[in-house]
Amino acid sequence: MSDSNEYIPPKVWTWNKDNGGKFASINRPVSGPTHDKVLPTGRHPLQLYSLATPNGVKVTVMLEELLALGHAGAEYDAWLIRINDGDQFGSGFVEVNPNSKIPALMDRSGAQPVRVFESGAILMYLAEKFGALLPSEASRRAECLAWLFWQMGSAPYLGGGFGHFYAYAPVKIEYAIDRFAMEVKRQLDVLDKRLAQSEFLAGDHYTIADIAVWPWYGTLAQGAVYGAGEFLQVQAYKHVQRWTAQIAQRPAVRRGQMVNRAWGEPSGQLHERHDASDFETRTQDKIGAAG
Ligand SMILES: N[C@@H](CCC(=O)N[C@@H](CS)C(=O)NCC(=O)O)C(=O)O
Repeated sequence: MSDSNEYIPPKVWTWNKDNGGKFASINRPVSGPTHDKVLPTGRHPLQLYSLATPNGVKVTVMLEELLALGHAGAEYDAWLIRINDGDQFGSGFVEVNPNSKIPALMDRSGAQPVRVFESGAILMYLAEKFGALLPSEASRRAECLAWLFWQMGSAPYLGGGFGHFYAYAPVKIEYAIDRFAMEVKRQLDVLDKRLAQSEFLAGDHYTIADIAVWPWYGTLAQGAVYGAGEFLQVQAYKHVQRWTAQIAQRPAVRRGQMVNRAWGEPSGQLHERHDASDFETRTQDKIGAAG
């Protein structure tokens, strides 16, 4: 690969399949299915097809929070989509999400199934369906949605920008790392100032705004993603640290992080979730021991 300073873009871009990037084997410049595959369907009204990345965790935390609030209709089957193996390009998955990214949800509770993709849209759909975790009063609702959409617009700079160039790109490009580190630190400062004013992002109550932001910026603040805690000096954001620690203790957050997780400690991996008891009996350490 040539030095980035020497690269002169050609007149017409062409696809270099083996660009050396960590995700070169799954990234393509076109959309749509690569193979036929019917998605499995379980017994619950909600069918989730996902993986425990930050975008996936938003939805499993939301479902676990709804169940903890007593919304039995939020019972769900969570199926593992291995994105590094290309499961998101199966025909069944593409029917639920034409964008081929996790998380994707099918609501089979009504006469016609409803598909929902994009994690922010899924959070809003579930909040409205169950009348929970999204304020109804106009100004509080506006504040909540503002932070929800802030997350959806900001996280690509963190994941696709900073995380990609700091941790995954085959070459370390100072310009790219500088540019995105600066933006991520600015975002952390935005959050820190907001969380100096109020306990949660939308005000006094925990909402879908916290559920959306925490898996990205909370885990970043814990130093748990990209190995970048020291590089970004995350400890300096005191209010983000307070909020991160507080949310990390919620039982639904702990459970939600385990669902569709296929790496890390075996006791923290629940590849598929079909019942509340699965957290006790179906984690990889237990299945491994039973097997
Ligand atoms: N804006 C989307 C982003 C989803 C997304 O980027 N998902 C990633 C995992 S975190 C994915 O499925 N990547 C697979 C691929 O790009 O092929 C959302 O919030 O739902």
